[in-house]
Amino acid sequence: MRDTFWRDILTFGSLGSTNDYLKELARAGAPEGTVVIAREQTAGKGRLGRAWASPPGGAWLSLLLRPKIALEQAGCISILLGVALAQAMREEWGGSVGVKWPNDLYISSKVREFASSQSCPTGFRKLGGILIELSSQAERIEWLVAGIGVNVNNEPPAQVPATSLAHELDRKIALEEFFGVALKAIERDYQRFLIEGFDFVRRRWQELSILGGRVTVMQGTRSFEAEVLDLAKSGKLIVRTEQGLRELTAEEVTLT
Ligand code: BT5
Repeated sequence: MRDTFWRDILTFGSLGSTNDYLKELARAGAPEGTVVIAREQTAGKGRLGRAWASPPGGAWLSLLLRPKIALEQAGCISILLGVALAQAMREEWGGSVGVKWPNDLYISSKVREFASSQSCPTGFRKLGGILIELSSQAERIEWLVAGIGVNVNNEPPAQVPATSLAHELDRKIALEEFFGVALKAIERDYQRFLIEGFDFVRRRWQELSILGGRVTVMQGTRSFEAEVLDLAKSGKLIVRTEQGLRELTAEEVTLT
């Protein structure tokens, strides 16, 4: 699993969080393409301070990118990663994997008895998620750590409608194979994005998105109803609310 873009693939038995570990390396000047993988995480993180269950058997990894793009475009990377992973999993293993803005990977599950919310069509369950953390200077990105968590062979947490690739495909996927497929797809789409821009990602997102028309937006302690219209060039989600059009950023909201 070695090629020119991904280098220094560091693997650990157990880490608190691969993102936290890689952020330290990023601050110390580690190069783009550094990868940190942990067999298990003891303090895996989701967005907005949420916890991420990371027992052995899952794919828990973080990638260091140093894209020469404006801070405003950072949301594109989260979308790009989700789309690259969803498409690669579909092509490689045939599961109906979809994306839910901003950073979730869902799969149309065999287990259908759980009713779903408006923004998650019946039968879809959470397969994985992406957590972007970054540092910027003068509105340019200095480093960006992209944390990726996918339930591959692990037991997913019971409290949420989640599932694993192994459960949906009825077979285990070697983690080495998963990392190979994921890293290849991400490298390809990332390089293309840097040359061509976001349009090809946006078009694919429109095909892979599982978001229904109406969603409930949770923002801090507030919540409001909105209609999903489109993805902006910056990766923000364009919605129509009672007050008019709004662009949502991944850092501020959760859709239920
Ligand atoms: C995410 O957050 O979906 C981003 C998860 C990123 C995890 C990776 S693992 C490698 C790297 N290192 C880290 O420390 N993190 C990254 P969010 O959208 O906030 O979703 C979090 C919510 O998903 C939780 O509140 C639970 O409801 C649910 N959840 C927790 N663990 C899960 C799991 N293993 N599978 C599915 N859902 C889970």
